[in-house]
Amino acid sequence: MTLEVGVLGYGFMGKAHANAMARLPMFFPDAPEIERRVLVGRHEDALSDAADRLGFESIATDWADVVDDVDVFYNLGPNHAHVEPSIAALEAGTPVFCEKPLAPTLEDAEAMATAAHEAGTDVPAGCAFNYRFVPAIRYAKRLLEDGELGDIHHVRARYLQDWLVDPTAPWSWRNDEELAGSGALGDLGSHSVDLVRFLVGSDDLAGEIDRVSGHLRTFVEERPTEDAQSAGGPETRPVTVDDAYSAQLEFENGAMGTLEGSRFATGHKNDHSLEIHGSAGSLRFSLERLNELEVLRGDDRGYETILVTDEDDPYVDHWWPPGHVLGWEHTFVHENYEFLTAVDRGDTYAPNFDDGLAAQRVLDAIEESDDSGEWIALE
Ligand code: SOE
Repeated sequence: MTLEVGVLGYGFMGKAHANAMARLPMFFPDAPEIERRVLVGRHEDALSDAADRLGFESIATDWADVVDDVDVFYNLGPNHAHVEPSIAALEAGTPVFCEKPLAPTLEDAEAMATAAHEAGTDVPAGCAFNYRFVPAIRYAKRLLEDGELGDIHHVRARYLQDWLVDPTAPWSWRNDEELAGSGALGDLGSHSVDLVRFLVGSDDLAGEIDRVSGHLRTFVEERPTEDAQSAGGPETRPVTVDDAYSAQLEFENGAMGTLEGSRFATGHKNDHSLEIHGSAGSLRFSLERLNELEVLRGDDRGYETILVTDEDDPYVDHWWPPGHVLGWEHTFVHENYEFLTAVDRGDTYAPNFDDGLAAQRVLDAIEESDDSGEWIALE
């Protein structure tokens, strides 16, 4: 059966997922057959252009007409648009793939996770944490699960960007609490929290995050609107989310964690890095060198750099010979392959809405800690 896919959103993420869908038949021949059936958005002209460019057959300006008319619904809109359409799709029994962070608020994320549970296990509800699908991250997970790093003591994740360091950079929905929920915390921190949970969150490693202490900061309180900038006008809008955050974590099994995320880290474009130290070794990873994993074992006096591009490394056999490196967009192909395969088979998929909710609980606790000045325990 050909799966008819409806996609809400045609910006950055719309392009990343449409590219992934287009690559599937060529590189993952065992992926289910799909049809990019309908692209959903508000502005008809821009939508038509995008549909032509991204390979969609038709357009729709109301998601309500689409969610029960397709076999799969992708929600790639701004964070505030994740909630209502995703819940409506799940209520109609349509599997949903939703971008991260799952929702602008914890309450919304809870409602989405409830809708996913009510839809049942044969209706997958995936949260698009694409960095779980980097081959080197999968490799790291295997090392950790095989106990090669021993007991986990320290986990460190930083996600640094610099696109707002210029105070005249234009205002966007990502700067608005109503539309985005939070700033660097939700946009970047949700990825870090998810990767940390994915890698060390099992009971025999660090376990879940038990309590947090957080700090948020907005450096520039208002920004010019894009319209005003092109017209040369002075119009600005307030920035109502954080530009940067940091947090301390305590894990169930006693490990310590440190998180940091910023849109003000001058010179850092998309620098997501992780470091883990265990009793038997350490590892480190940087998204800007995503084909590599650095591992130190026992008494080694330095890190070994492993190029994770061998045929038997996760997903690599679908692409090129060893050393013919992969990039950021491949992570979307891998997650689309896994998600659509789960939909086709009526299987469960991870990361799902429960994972999105778990990340949201941590983000929410970090904000609460910043407000109260106290450590916050997670239930
Ligand atoms: C913008 O900060 C952004 O596109 C995030 O929204 C993505 O999730 C991240 O992968 C790259 O940066």
